Amino acid sequence: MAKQALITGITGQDGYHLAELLNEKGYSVYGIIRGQQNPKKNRVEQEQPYVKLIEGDLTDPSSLVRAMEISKPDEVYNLAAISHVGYSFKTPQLTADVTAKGTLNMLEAIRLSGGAKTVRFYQASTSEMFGGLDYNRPGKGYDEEALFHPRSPYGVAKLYAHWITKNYRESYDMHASCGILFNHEGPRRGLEFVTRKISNAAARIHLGKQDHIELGNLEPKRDWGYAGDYVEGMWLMLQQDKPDDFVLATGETHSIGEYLDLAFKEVGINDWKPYVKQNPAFMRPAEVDILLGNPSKAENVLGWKRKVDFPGLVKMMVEYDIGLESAGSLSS
Ligand code: NAP
Ligand code: F7E
Repeated sequence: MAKQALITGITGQDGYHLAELLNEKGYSVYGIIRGQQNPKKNRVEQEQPYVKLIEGDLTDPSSLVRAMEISKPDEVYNLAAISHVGYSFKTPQLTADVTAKGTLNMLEAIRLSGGAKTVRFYQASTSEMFGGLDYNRPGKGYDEEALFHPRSPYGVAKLYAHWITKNYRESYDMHASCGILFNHEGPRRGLEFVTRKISNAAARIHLGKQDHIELGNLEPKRDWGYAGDYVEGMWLMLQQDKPDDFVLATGETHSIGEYLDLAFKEVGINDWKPYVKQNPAFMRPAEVDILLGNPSKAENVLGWKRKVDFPGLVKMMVEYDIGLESAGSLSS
C-alpha cells in the first residue's frame, strides 16, 4: 500500500521539493495550508495537483489533530516556520509561537491521535542554532556534536523545537529525527532570502528592468547547497531503523561577495560593485558571521551526498530568473 505523508510548510521552498520527491516515490502526499485565502494555494493546485491540501495552522492545535485524522500519515515532515531570520527580529513572539511552540503542537497532535509509536516525524532544525560564534574547528565545520549558540529569535525558537523533538523521542519512544540543515537554495527560494534576491536582481538588471540592488551586510559566509538535494536527506532520515539527528551541508563556505561575483558574471557583468548599494535596513541586530557544516555522519550513515555544487547552484538560479523575468511573470 502507498505510504501517506503529511507536510507542514507545503507552500514553502522545501515543501515544494519534498512533495515532488515523495510523489515520485509513490506516496500519497498531504499538505497543511494556512489562511482563509492563501495566495499560494492556486500555485500548489496547478503545479502539484497530487497534493491534498488540508486547512490548518501550526498555532491552532485542533487543526493539526484534524489534519492527522484526515491524512492518517506514516510520516510527518514539519517544515512550517517563520523562517526568515531578519523578520524574526521584528516578530519575536510570533516566531516563538509558530517556530517553537508550533512544533510542540504538531508533536502533541501526533501523540494525542495515537501515533506516537507508529508515525515517523521529521523536524526542520537549522544551522542557525550554531550561531557562528563557536566556529573553532577550522576546516572541520559544525557537526552534530558542536555547541549551540543561536543569534536570533529564529535560532532560539528552532533550538526549542529541536530539543522538544529529541525529548519526545526519549519520552515517548517516537521515531522523531532532526535534520540540522545548512542553507539550501534554488529557483523556489523566497525572494526575501539573499541568494534569490541577487539571482533575481541580476536577471532584471540584465533585462533592463532594474538598475541596482540594495543589500545589507556583504561579509557573512554561508554553506549554500541546493534544496532539491536536501529533501532527499530528509526522506532518508525517516527510512532509518532508529531516529537520530543529522547535519546536511556541503562542507564549503562562501561569502555573499562570491555569490554576487558568480551571479553577475552569469549575465555578463564582471564587476558587480557599481550595481550594489548598501542599505542598513537589511542588517540584523546580531549577525551569524560564518557557517560551515560537516556532513560526514549523513554521508556515512544515510549515504547522502549533495549533487549540485556552488557554481552550479548560482547558474541554476540566475538562469531560472532570466526565464521567469523574460516571460514577464514573477512568482517565488
Ligand atoms: P519557507 O520557504 O519560508 O516556508 C515556510 C513555510 O511555513 C511556508 O509554507 C509557510 O506558509 C509556512 N508557515 C508559516 N507560518 C505558518 C503557520 N503559522 N502555520 C502553518 N504554516 C506556516 O521555508 P523553507 O526554506 O522551505 O524551509 C523549510 C523549513 O526548514 C523551515 O522550518 C525553515 O526554518 C527550515 N530550514 C530552512 C533552511 C533553508 O536554508 N531553506 C535551512 C535550515 C532549516 P505560507 O506560505 O502560508 O507563509
Ligand atoms: O541571509 C545577509 C544576511 O536571509 C544570509 C533561512 O533559510 O538559512 C536562512 O537564513 C546572509 C545573512 O539567510 C541581505 O545578513 C545581506 O548574513 O538569505 P538569508 P539566513 O539568514 O542564513 C538558515 C540556515 C535558516 O534556517 C533560515 O530559515 O545574507 N544579507 N544582505 C542579506 N540577507 C537578506 N535576506 N537580504 C539582504 O538584503
